[in-house]
Amino acid sequence: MPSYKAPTVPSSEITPRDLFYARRKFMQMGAGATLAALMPPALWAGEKLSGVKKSVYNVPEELTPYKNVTTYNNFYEFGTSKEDPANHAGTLKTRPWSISIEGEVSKPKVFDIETLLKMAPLEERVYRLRCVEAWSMVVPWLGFSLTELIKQVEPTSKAKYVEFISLKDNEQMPGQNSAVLEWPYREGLRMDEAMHPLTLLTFGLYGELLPNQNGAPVRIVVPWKYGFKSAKSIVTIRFTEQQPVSSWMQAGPGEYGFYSNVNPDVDHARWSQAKERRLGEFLRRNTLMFNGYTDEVAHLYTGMDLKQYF
Ligand SMILES: Nc1nc2c(c(=O)[nH]1)N[C@H]1C(S)=C(S)[C@@H](COP(=O)(O)O)O[C@H]1N2
Ligand SMILES: [Mo]
Repeated sequence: MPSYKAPTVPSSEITPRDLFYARRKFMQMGAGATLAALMPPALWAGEKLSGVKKSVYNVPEELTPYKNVTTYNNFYEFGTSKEDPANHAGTLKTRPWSISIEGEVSKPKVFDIETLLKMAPLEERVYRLRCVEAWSMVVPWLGFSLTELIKQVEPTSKAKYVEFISLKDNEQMPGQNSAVLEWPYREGLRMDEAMHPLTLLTFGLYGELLPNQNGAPVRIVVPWKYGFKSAKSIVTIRFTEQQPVSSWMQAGPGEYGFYSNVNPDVDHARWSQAKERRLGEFLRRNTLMFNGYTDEVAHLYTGMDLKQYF
């Protein structure tokens, strides 16, 4: 991955959470059919994500402004610069969409996106997410624990890992014409990591359906791991006996391990992981072990050498 470049966002463009919701409320109240018709699709879709409950899993930190979250992205299917996804992901068609659940399950099944959205109550969860490139953000995601979906398909006793596979379509995703990674984008988790309640099957952020650049229409978010584990625009979830090889492991086995837990004590092969810059902020902060989720997840790794299993 390219090295970290400080994001430049003028303060005039920063949209704090209160303002964001006030603006949305205004649009919902004052907006008749005319204004609604003029709204971009994401906001239209946002109207449908009502009845979202607050989660117990919220970090008490200031939210990263919506603008930063949606214009400074990694989504190599649309290019490798941070602005590329916001500028080019409009070609992604997010309807119709389905996820095929395959492999070591008693009930393999294809779920369409509308069915998935109704599978369990949507929650808003404010999570930290830290990129391996030493920037981070705090985002109100919308989704439910992946384990709600896992329950439906009944993994067999052979299911030890879960593989997540993103869409492969080089017309919708022109970045796939470059061999920067092997496509489709693939990631994986151990079964107990996938079933951890923090692992979020994610459909939205900031009260609306995911913008394309953030992985529409469905992605995962694994907040104690480096951001690249959180695969976007997923079309296949496969349960396996063998540990899957992710696109990043394939691209740089010495740089990207299977676990990729956020760990300030284990440097990346080319840079330190001790500090990070929160998008929209100037001073760097110390990176926290497991990205601050030690109480919730440390037990998953008891007895493991985290330098070896990086
Ligand atoms: N399919 C796919 N998923 C992906 C990526 C990608 O390039 N392709 N980038 C990853 C990386 S490196 C990060 S940091 C996060 C960024 O998510 P965000 O753009 O919502 O911040 O998405 C991850 N998921
Ligand atoms: Mo990342």
